[in-house]
Amino acid sequence: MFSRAIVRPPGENFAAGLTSATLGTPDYGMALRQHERYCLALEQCGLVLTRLPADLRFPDSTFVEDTAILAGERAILTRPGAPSRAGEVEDMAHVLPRFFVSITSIAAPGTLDGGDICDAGERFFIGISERTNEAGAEQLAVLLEQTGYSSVLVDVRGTPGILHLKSGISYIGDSRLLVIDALAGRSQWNGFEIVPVAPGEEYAANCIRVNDHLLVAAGFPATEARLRGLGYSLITVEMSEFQKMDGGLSCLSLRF
Ligand code: CIR
Repeated sequence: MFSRAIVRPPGENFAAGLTSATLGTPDYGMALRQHERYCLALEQCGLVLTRLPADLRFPDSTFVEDTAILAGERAILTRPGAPSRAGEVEDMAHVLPRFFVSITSIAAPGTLDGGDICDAGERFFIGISERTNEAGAEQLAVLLEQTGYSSVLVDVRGTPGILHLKSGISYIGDSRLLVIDALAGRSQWNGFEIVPVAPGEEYAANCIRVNDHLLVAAGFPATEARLRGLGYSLITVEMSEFQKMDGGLSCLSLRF
């Protein structure tokens, strides 16, 4: 169960962030409204939010998930793989001590983005991607082991359309993973039930289980129907403006 989340709205220079998508320029006003609805959805799930101010120094800083890994009592500050995002962590280093006693960091030459880390209960999946390198992944695996969690590395480099591991999988509770076709056959998921994302709806793979609800991106009806059929209580959230910047539902919050 989660009780809190940290969020940060997009700043007015949000469209200057990194993206590989070709979906057009995000509309700032609409992004702000979508972010607010996302925050309300988290509150509907029972979370108390810490709302940080927008940070114009870092256009991608609304994607707070990439700056830290939260594992039980421990917070691990990341070392983002994109140089333009490195400074985002400094700010989070001032916020997390309000909530966590043990704070450690990924160190050079390691790089690691929170979007590559999938917390599946007692086990963490650690993606190796264009942003997270082997050194960062191995450092995190050691820190998690010290904290009582096992971890499994998953190399997603070369998987088309995948910025981070969690662009293609989500842990939805009940030993289930929601997975895109391109990643479904991996041996690393042994022991988990695979729920396939409907073809053509790959963006829907990034969703978040928050207590009794599953927050899913709006506009992916076949995947939505599958999840409802499994008994999940869904809250759909419009994400179009964040999708334009390669962002998914999970990256907009740090939940604990
Ligand atoms: C970036 O490229 O870093 C941002 N525009 C998007 C980050 C998305 N983060 C995530 O999925 N965890």
